[in-house]
Amino acid sequence: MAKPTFKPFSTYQEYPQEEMIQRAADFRTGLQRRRTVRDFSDRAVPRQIIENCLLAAGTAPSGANLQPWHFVVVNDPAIKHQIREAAEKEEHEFYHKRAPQEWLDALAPLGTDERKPFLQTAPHLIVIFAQSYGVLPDGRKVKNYYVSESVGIATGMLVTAVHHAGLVSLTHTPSPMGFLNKILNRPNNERPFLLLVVGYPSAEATVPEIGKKSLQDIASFM
Ligand code: IYR
Repeated sequence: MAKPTFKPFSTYQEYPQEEMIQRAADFRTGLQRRRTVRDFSDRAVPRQIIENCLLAAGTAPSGANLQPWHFVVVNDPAIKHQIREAAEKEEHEFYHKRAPQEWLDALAPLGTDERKPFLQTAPHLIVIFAQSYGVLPDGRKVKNYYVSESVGIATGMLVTAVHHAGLVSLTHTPSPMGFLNKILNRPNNERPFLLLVVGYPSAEATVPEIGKKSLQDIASFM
């Protein structure tokens, strides 16, 4: 069993309380400008921005620090085309056969349908894979813990990092997503968790008129 080693926590930075209050408020205001966008521009995004957003996501806490995620960044038009074709096929089934009316009713305010042109238009598709177990170089399997929680947190941080950089994203979950393992050649220990579409909004982008719950609705203080 590995013995823990410790070092001083030298990266912590405390702010004066006034500044802390301001920072929390400013961060909130900044995040309140974030919208999920479905109308993307084809304008290129430097890879360095994506790399830094991924490294930010990779700082997420995870079960036993096993970091059970893998991000595939797709920029290649041919692969994006393949993903769009496969996703639209599944989505057609979803919207016209599989989805119960209750689900379609819940989605109605978003105005979504089976057409996913953004999968080709946007410069980057980041496919997030969750690793149900890790594989050591000698082939032995290592169990991962709290995989959905860990990958969910990392994905949230990725969405936040992309917004902070000044780009927009769309959390897309074509269902089922198994085709992504095939197209992207990912191993059996990985399952697609979410597809994050990243880029600039198109000049004509619109967003649905929907809102967020109030503090009262999302929290209680005791
Ligand atoms: N995967 C479909 C349907 C969909 C489901 C939920 I829950 C959403 O919040 C949005 C869409 C699609 O991407 O259209």
